[in-house]
Amino acid sequence: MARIPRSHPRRESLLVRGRLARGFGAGLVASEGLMAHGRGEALDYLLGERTGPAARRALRAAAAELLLAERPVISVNGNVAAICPREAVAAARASGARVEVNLFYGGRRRELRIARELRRCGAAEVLGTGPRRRRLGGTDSPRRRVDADGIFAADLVVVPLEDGDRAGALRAAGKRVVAFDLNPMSRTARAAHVTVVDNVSRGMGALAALCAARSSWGRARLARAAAGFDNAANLAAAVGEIRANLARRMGGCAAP
Ligand code: PTJ
Repeated sequence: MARIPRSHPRRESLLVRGRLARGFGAGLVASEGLMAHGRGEALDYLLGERTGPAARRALRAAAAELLLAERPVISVNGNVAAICPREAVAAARASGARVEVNLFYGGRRRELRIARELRRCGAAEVLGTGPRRRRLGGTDSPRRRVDADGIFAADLVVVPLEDGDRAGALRAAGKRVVAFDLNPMSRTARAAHVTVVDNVSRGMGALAALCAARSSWGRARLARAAAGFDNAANLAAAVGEIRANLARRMGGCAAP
């Protein structure tokens, strides 16, 4: 891998890209995952490649929801396994969530590799690779095959980098849904109860830290923190941040 100078203005982004490329080489990431990441990079660029106020509000609500949930599960796909496996395991540990491998572009060998990677990063248990599978209703997505003891039984599911209608199906099944999606206009972003419009490379670690810091909070205080959050308004605020960032960047350029 090329050495990226410390002074490079987009060093972080290039380091994350390197993680994706290595994850692809190691058989964790689907080839389509590289393209999905490219779309994410473009949106992150528009967002200013930083965790803005809207994302921070969503992260606080997500941490409260996770700590309030009885049977939370963090769903992990190939991109998450390559970009932030340690942070996903840390968020699960800090919140009491279980971790489940759930892929769009299926493949037994990739599933097992991702589970091994999560265990290497400290997960004591990884769901989603055993025989106890159930079908999630209301979606034809390959992601509908879920673990009977994990997502199927969960009351809250964290869905980082989803691909469409499963968030709606999870919600219709009565579960709370927390999404990470750099696209504030996506169906997933709009279907979730809490959407963190941030790169998982930054957001997942921040979620783990917030859960750890708030694990001593009482249920009433957590419930207040969760109740004050309005996802639709927060998505509009995220779009506003993109517009403001674009206006800032283009400030010096005259219109043709
Ligand atoms: O490993 P698999 O088989 O489960 O496949 C995973 C991918 C990501 C390939 C699959 O879920 C997919 O095709 O996703 P989409 O439909 O491309 O949607 C991914 C969404 O996540 C898009 O809205 C992207 O903008 C967004 N996204 C991409 N990279 C990131 C991201 N959001 C947060 N952080 C990122 N690093």
